Amino acid sequence: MTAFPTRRLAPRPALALLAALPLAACGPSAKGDAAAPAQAQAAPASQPAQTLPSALGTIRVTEVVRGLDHPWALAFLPDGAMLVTERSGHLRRVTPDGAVSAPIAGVPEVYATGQGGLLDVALAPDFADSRRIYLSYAEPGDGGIAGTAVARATLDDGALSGVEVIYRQEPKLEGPNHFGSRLVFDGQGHLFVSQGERNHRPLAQELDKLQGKLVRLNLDGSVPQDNPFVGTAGARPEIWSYGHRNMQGMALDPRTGKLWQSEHGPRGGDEINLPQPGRNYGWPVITYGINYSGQPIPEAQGKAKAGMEQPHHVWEKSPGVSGMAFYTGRPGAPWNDSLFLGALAERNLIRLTLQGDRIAGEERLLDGIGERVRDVRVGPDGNVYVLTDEDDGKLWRIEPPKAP
Ligand SMILES: [Ca+2]
Repeated sequence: MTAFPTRRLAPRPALALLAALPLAACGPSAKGDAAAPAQAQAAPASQPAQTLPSALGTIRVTEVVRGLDHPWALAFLPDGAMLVTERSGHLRRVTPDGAVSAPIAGVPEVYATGQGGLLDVALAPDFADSRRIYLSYAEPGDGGIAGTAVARATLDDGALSGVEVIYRQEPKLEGPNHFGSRLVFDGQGHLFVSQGERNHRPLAQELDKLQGKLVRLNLDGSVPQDNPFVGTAGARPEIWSYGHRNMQGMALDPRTGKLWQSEHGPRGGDEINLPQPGRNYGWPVITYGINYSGQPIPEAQGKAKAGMEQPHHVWEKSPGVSGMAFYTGRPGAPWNDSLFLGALAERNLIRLTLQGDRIAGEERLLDGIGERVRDVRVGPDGNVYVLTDEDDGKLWRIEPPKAP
């Protein structure tokens, strides 16, 4: 049963727009939602904005929404509104002018403890016709155990219907950490699901377990028969690549169709990888990090080993990388060919300059604002949208520097 904490939305002056919002109706399909008040909020009358310097010119940062409860992921709807997940288990619709819907009913029950909860949201490739969405989340099991899971459902007005769990990380385990998870479609009929190793480090190397694995599924959750471990005894056929620690960022490069993922190192050693089928990305046998205690990782044998992949990019001091988004296809725009990553520990937004697959430069944005950046997405308007992982979580819109 999902408890509904009191919402911490900031007071808003104008509620007259409420009638225009597609409010969730607390419908009977809402598991645990029966007591939820219609916690919708109209758009704020005015939105604070500030200008900040950046390497390529002034940017303008506007607070679209505040008062979100540890928002985790953002997905743009065709009408310009957004779906936003809150880790506590709520899915909301947010309009570009900052109106926030009541929780959309029908979200599966989540294990909302520690790093667990409702995680990513992604629109199906055929969303315009099917209205289908995918959610990743920490799914509770019996006796306090949990595991990353993926459900798909149809988005109706204010409620989900036809909810179907298409993937479950097995086995479920104790512990509140390292669930991942991001969802990325490859445009060729597959869904990639990133996950963590649940802080049970050695499992990332065990091919009969799903912890610490990137998995590749068909859109209905079945296993593509060209996955690298199909037919390998003792290996889960869902696995695409392994030896991952905690993958909280993943995106497809629109220029190349290549999949990029980011993962947290322990203390040091955050990584970007371009995961190839069947490859071993090394955790915990090779790593650039050490334990939070300052001691070495017990299983670590160094930074490199034959048969294990080096990261495409590594931060020796961990920014705490989370969601990622490519900014491409805008020739002449100062930020064209960039990769953005949210930074939780550094409390800023990372912008990497790309030359092909090569990372040619790196800058920090939103430094000094002091909030943990959980997710970043590029909007259809060419602006960059950021969610902050706070009790009073924000959605910010960042207008890029103007072309000279
Ligand atoms: Ca690695």
